[in-house]
Amino acid sequence: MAAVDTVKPTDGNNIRTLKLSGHVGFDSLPDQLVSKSVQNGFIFNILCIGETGLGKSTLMDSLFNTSFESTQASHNLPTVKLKAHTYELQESNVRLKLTIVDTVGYGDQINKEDSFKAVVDYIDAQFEAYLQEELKIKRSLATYHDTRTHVCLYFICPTGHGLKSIDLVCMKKLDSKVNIIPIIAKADTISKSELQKFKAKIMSELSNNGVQIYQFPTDDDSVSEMNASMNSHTPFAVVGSTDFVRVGNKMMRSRQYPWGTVQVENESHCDFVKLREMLIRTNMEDMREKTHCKHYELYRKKRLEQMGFSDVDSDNKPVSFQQTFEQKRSNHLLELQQKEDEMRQMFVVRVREKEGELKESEKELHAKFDKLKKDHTEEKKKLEDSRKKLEEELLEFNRRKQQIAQQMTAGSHHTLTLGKTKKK
Ligand SMILES: Nc1nc2c(ncn2[C@@H]2O[C@H](COP(=O)(O)OP(=O)(O)O)[C@@H](O)[C@H]2O)c(=O)[nH]1
Ligand SMILES: [Mg+2]
Repeated sequence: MAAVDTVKPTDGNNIRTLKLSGHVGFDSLPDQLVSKSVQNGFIFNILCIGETGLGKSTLMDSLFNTSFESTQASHNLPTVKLKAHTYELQESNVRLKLTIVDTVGYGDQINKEDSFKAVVDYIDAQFEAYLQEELKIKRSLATYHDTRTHVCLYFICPTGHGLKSIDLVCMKKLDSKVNIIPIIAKADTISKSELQKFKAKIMSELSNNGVQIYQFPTDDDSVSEMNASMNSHTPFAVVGSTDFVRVGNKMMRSRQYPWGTVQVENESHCDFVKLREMLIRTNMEDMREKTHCKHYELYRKKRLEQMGFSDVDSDNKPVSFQQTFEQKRSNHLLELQQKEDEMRQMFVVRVREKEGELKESEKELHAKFDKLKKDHTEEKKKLEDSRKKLEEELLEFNRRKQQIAQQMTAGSHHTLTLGKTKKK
């Protein structure tokens, strides 16, 4: 390939600022961006972690003011499973593809040590799927259903006693992978004074254990003040309900008790409105962005390093992806060649060994054959001898037989005499 001189645009110091003498029209860029985004629709993925029956499904219904028609999970599942459901929602002309992931069976096992594993695996699997799409030659990122988790709502039991160890372990494992928003579930079951202490305890336990929770961003002037104040209210104490009670001429989501009514959307009753404001109305885009630019970036970096890629070589000099790839390719080919040579050598050695073995057994066979042949000749000789002996004996026998026959025909008298002599 011929070397090409790279032409770099002038750096920042050399850029001149010019005045336009009339309207050009690129001030419409933000509008173009909005219109394009609205056309494409938005994707948001929420992961709800919390024990069975803590009100996860009810809170989701309350947050999106709909009924996701979830079924109640049982308490006796052997392991934690993650179930994802995707819904298409529309508000005015904005479409939202919402995925809600629920941890089924979380905290229901006797041994809760590994409860976080299924969650970590799920989050990593979504990152991996996105990475694989990015690494494809023919990518379809524009139409790709991004399932990466944008926020994790961690439901804390309203015990008033602080966090359980499963909460700390799980959040610690997740804080570098996902934006965590801890919330106190079923906050109507805890008194107002206890709640403040409980919140403070949770925050101190989180910071003592170095758990990084999602901070509402304060770098955008339009929302920095509100976000800063909201940061000081975490963890939000929320109440959810699927029941409505008439208040004035409006139907309000509420929980009714013999002593009164808790209104979900009443800010003096709970922090539900604050959560909805922060999660959906103000910071949804920031969470999507942090997921891509912070958490996914970290995952991608780790994975590419695992695959052996790096931005610098062993001498700390910058290397390109292509250089690393070509280096890896030639290393791989070299390794293959070495393996092939080794195998060839091994083959030759094995053939030689086999040949030696075969020769040895051939020799043995020959020796056996010779011995058999010798035995056979000896046996044959012995047989021959005995045959000769027999023949001689037969001859002798026949000779004697003839002799006797001649003697018998020589005269019976002789025989009688013989008989008489015998009788004596
Ligand atoms: N007291 C109280 N009960 C709630 C609240 N949210 C839900 N529940 C009740 O808790 C039970 C379990 O709720 P569900 O949403 O199915 O819990 P999930 O298993 O975490 O999805 C139901 O009977 C709900 O009515 C709440 O904020 N306060
Ligand atoms: Mg549920």
